[in-house]
Amino acid sequence: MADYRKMWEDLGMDVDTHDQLCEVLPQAFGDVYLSQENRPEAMDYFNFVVAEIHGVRPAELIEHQKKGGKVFGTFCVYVPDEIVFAADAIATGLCGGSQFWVPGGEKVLPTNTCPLIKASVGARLDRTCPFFRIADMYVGETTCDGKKKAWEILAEDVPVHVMDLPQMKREKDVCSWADEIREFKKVVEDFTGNKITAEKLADSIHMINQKRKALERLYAFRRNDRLPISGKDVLLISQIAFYDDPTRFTEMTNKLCDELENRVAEGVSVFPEGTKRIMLTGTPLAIPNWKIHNLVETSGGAVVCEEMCTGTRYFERLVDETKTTVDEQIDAIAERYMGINCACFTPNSARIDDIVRLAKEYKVDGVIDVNLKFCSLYDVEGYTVEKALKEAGIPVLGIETDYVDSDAQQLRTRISAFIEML
Ligand code: BJ8
Repeated sequence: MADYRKMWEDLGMDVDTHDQLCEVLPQAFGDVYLSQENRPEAMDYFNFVVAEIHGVRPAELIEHQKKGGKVFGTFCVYVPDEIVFAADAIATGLCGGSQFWVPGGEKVLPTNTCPLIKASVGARLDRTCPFFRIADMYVGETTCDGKKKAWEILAEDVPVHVMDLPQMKREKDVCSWADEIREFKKVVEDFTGNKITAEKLADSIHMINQKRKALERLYAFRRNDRLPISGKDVLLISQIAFYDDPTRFTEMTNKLCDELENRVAEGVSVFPEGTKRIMLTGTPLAIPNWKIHNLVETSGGAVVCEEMCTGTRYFERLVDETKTTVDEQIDAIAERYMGINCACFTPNSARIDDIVRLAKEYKVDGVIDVNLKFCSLYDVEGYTVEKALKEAGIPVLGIETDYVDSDAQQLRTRISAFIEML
């Protein structure tokens, strides 16, 4: 990685502790990613983004701030990026996916909190991630109890705006989410000093839709019998989608898709014939959490789809681009986002339908229901997920894990046995 020490110091980071992360990440990335054979050439861009993860993009965000722009940090796919970008600000995902940050979170949170929350809080309070330092304002949501309380702790250290997400999907809930987005628009306008016009909002809606379309296009290649790209690589791209510049990301993803089109035409596959097709469902896999994909793809399986927030929930369905007033545009945004199926909703039968639909569309041999430890929402919903899959005749394996590596061997045994029996 190029030398960004000065930038990190200026951000008030604990540079010495951060060095430890910089030492282990390239090794982990090399082991999981660079060891793969016959990767598409266009993955070079995404490799570069990860290699420079705490350098290139943070430097761009700082440049934006120097010109007077603001950066908003988000933690959930319900927070509409469209509003942020329409105010000439930048939205960046902040979810922590590494065990490195967990002990920092445990200083203030109960141990039995999900690792995603602990890592996110730890990254901020221990000052070991540039993105968490750069964001001028954090945008939280009322999805799960752990997050709701974590915002209060983070708010002692950084401005936090919390969006009140309804937990049911009745007509009045969609309206109340639209109101919440209107309020968010006002907060963003006041914080940035920039007015969000219909024209600006139309542009940002279009930009984010383009990104969704690129991801949809990428995922479509995974429906092929011969898989031109590994699940690991697609996961990496899904993770990068949360913080890269959206326009550049779309362009680079489409470039990769052009290459994959050629691969499909030539019948190239990165897996041997007969490799079992696995879909993952459950809690999100924030970067650099590559654990389950790596286990599956080194145990005779290929991950062909993720019904996750780092997966289909992030890009399926577009915001209607035909609306012309800000009010109508916000209604359209609310409509699209309320179509996401997080386990914090009740009932959440649309997620169950999605899982069965996706399992068929991607012709999967089996599904792994992955739950982050201490996430009771997805844990409890696992009952309904597994029941529906069994009824549809699709084999399912439920696993619970966190960011530590100590259970990797035991998980490998269970995953290998599952794949063998398919
Ligand atoms: S829309 S999945 S990104 S809330 S933090 S709920 S794992 S206990 S992340 Fe999420 Fe939005 Fe839903 Fe998606 Fe469980 Fe952990 Fe809570 Fe979590």
